[in-house]
Amino acid sequence: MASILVLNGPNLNLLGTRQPEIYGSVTLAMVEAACTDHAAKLGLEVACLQSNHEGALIDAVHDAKSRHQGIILNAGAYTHTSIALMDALISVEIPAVEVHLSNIYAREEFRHASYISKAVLGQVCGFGAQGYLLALDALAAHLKSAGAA
Ligand code: CA2
Repeated sequence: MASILVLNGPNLNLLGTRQPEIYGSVTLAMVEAACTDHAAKLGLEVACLQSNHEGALIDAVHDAKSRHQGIILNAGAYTHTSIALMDALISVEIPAVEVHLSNIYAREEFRHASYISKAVLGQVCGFGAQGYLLALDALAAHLKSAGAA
């Protein structure tokens, strides 16, 4: 069974506790549980990880090479700053989908640019927690068409 790493970056551990008008009211634990359920319906397994540290996220991407066939990444604010995380994603050559809860293009100018977008199959943003499930659908279809799931 193909395995997907659901990787969340800085401050996303606070989901559901603050700024619900932007990020919704579901907690990260609820998002991860929904991903696990949805993945099972698609015949996939998921492993979930969140870190507030850029290096830990990079290590997780490197470790994914031997463990996972796909990555779903919400890099939080590192989306807009981290060339290192982009390079890590490019180097492992694992199909990845970028997710954002909010519509980053409808927000401040500095959120409009994503280094991560250069290293992924595509991006889902603006659909709240549902975006992670849409990303799973997209990865499942991609892996199936590539003969990897
Ligand atoms: O919309 C997204 O998912 C973001 O990746 C969230 C990041 C933000 O820097 C990106 O521009 C867009 C921020 C994550 C902060 O998450 C919080 C959740 C609840 C309460 C406070 C912060």
